Amino acid sequence: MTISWHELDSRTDEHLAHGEHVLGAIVVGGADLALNHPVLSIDMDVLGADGLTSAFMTQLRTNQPVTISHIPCDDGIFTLTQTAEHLFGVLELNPELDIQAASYRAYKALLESCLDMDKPHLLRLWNFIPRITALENGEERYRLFNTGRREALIEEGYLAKYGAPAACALGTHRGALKIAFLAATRPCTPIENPRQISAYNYPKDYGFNPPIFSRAAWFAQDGGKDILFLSGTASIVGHQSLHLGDVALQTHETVKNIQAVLQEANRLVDRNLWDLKNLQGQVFVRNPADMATIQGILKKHELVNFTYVHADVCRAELLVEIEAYAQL
Ligand code: 3EB
Repeated sequence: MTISWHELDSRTDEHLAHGEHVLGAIVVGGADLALNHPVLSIDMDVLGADGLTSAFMTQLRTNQPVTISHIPCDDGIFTLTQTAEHLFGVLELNPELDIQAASYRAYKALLESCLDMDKPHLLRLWNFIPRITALENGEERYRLFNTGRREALIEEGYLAKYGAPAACALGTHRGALKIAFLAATRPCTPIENPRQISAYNYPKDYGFNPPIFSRAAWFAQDGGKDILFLSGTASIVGHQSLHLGDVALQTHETVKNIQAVLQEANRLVDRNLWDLKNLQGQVFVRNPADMATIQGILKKHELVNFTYVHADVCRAELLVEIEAYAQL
């Protein structure tokens, strides 16, 4: 039983092979979708893409039948699909909630569903946080989000029992807190970046409660169809943001970080499996005018299967963040 990723330039279910089913999707560029699976519709604008059109969709497929459920939830909308082995869910929180309460309740609901459905192992999380670096009651909203997430993970026993999933956390300019997650009956192998302090060990300079994610997650699958999920990666070395105000240097540093994570993944599998040119994903760009500079640098490194999206990054000084996956 396997899952697979597809980057599509349209928002339909077309091109499904025989026996293929859709577990869920993540769409950028706004969408009124009436599809029969959970869709996280990101409230961001697409700036461009290598070889794709102006809207894009990342679709998660499986070769097993899926069942969809709508979880009753006072705090927002919660939809999920599952196979015998996988669980994909999307939560959209009530925008009336403060960000810490929204984060806490979202994570409680998603962790409880993972436990209830016997898919306790989180592989990948996507977090989209409106006004991520703005203050709320004197505290930065991303930090409040981190507190809510961490409290829920602790209460559900996750910190003690399971490794951290790969994740991204980006800022939107509008809309609600939206979270998508992928979980499974069996774990992935978390991978850290030797150039960076693990995010869950960040010093208190970045908030009393650290973000909880690993730099990448390697998910082994039947027939060697392994997936590597790379978390949001930025110009951070150790725990510090580097190259303030210089988007070109930040992009180069980000590529070095991605290379370091791939090298670490290859070291763990003891083979040369993962390479920059196999990666696909999203480039989150703070200032649209920087896109050409970023794209020029990424192309030189064979990072040529990316969609460029206008977004805020979780530290005000970071100008670019890249998330990606590779599938063998
Ligand atoms: C960083 O390296 C950049 O809070 O889940 C990247 C990926 C980042 C995930 C998260 C944050 C998260 O710290 C920010």
